[in-house]
Amino acid sequence: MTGTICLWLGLLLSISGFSQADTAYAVIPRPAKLEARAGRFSFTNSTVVRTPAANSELKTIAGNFIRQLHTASGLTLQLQPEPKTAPAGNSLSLVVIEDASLGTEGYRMDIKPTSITIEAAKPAGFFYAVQSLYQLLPPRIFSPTPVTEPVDWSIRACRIEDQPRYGYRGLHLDVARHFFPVSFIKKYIDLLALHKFNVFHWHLTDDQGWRIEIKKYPKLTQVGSRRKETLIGHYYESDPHQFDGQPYGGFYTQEEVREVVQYAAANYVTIIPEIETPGHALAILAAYPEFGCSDGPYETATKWGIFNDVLCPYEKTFTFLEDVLTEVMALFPGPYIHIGGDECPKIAWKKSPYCQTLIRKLKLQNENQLQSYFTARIDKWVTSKGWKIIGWDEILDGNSPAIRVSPGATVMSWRGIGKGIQAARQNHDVIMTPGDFMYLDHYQADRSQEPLAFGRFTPLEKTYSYDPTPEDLPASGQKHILGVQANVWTEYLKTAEQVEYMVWPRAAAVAEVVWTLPEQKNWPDFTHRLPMLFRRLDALQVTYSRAYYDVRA
Ligand code: TNX
Repeated sequence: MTGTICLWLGLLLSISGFSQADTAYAVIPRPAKLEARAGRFSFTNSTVVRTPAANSELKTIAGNFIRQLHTASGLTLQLQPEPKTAPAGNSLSLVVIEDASLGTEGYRMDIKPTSITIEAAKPAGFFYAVQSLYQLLPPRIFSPTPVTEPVDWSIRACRIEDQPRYGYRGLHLDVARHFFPVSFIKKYIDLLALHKFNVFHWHLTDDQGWRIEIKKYPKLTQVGSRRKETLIGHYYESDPHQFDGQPYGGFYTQEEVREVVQYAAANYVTIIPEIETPGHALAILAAYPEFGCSDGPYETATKWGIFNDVLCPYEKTFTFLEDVLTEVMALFPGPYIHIGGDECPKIAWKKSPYCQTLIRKLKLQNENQLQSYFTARIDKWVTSKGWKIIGWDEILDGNSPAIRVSPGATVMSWRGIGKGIQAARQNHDVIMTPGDFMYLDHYQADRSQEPLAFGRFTPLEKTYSYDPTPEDLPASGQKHILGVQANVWTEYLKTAEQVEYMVWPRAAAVAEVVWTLPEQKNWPDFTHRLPMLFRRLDALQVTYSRAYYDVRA
């Protein structure tokens, strides 16, 4: 009870602006080191922004900051690409330093009453410093139009030293169950970048829809991107099924994909495309039934779930996948391509004379090993092109000494962390994405008050509590844990607002899990920074959940 009162009081104070100490440094994810200083730095029309003359990437970073500040405040800062002149008067300087300890993403930022100096070794470090700068400014810095009321465009002085705990910081979005337009994907990427994520995992294909144009196989989008109608209601077979009666569809042209890839790169975000194999493939089979084990007919799924009709490991199926991946590789920067691998039932393979003959011919013991063969085949081809595969943790299930996915395959541990630990012990790189913590399609509050979601309960505090360093893994295995990702499956998320509601603020907790050092991670401190996050999300016109407060009210 007392805790509740304190929390409300704290919230009230921070929102009303009395508790500067709490809100002045509300950076998420929390920096490795932040020392408060006396005084304030004010942006004015005479603030000069300095970047090294020959560095176009830094000029772009500085230019974007100047533009955003101008949009919101009307202030016009001058960009001076002049390395040598000493800063005179009020200035923001970007200074490249050779300091290996900062890595590629680290930065230092010294904010004094008359100057801000950002030091980093690489452009990404400067980009992240600027993201912190945005979060130190009043939330209305994100206003898309000039703010009319007077705002104090100043920052409390401080010194920050910061760099990420993990190099892979991912957020995923399933655009197959429901489709989201390019404009939304760009907004999603903006928010990722603001919270220092550097990977967007684009789940582009599934049973319910194929969403990327492939020129050689036009039916993938002509047929596979459409479905007759969509299930509203429950996931499980035993639950009542109800459909919306509306035809549904959507896909990205290659032109649009290129545009998004470029947009992401400008935000220091790499996109990893996922092409699901051999399961979750009904949209492929609807378009090209010849890649299935039976004659079909097949239809793009209208229900959610796991389907028995999967890709059949014919030679022609591998040719098809290589053709598809060739076009995919021409669109994305690499080096990773996600080939799915999850939830592939083996019933069709058990019934297929072709598969049974193949199992005997390859001297495999069962259909699980056939999936390993399938993955290993794709992996070998992908690797020969200089790319690497990522797969859901099932890709290891059928491994045997004879058939083994190449050591270069990275495993996404989603069925808990055990599979990830096992993979790391086998010297595979691992991305931790355990369902119990990192599935943002789960409920975040009392389900009787919430829109329909996937059955489980994963509130903000639970997501925040996740520590990606497994205790029982020796250092040789720890080095294989590349980082953390949260997944956003969209069976129940039909609109952009619904997606945002599920993602925020939980993605902010994910950002802190993967960026912030364990000794700096602090749940009460995070909750003190939440009101400022909410004000930023308001300014950015992002829908979010206040469940954390409601649960405690
Ligand atoms: C499992 S996680 C799936 C998805 C579903 C999700 C629902 C994973 C690799 N596969 O196909 O959308 O559960 O939470």
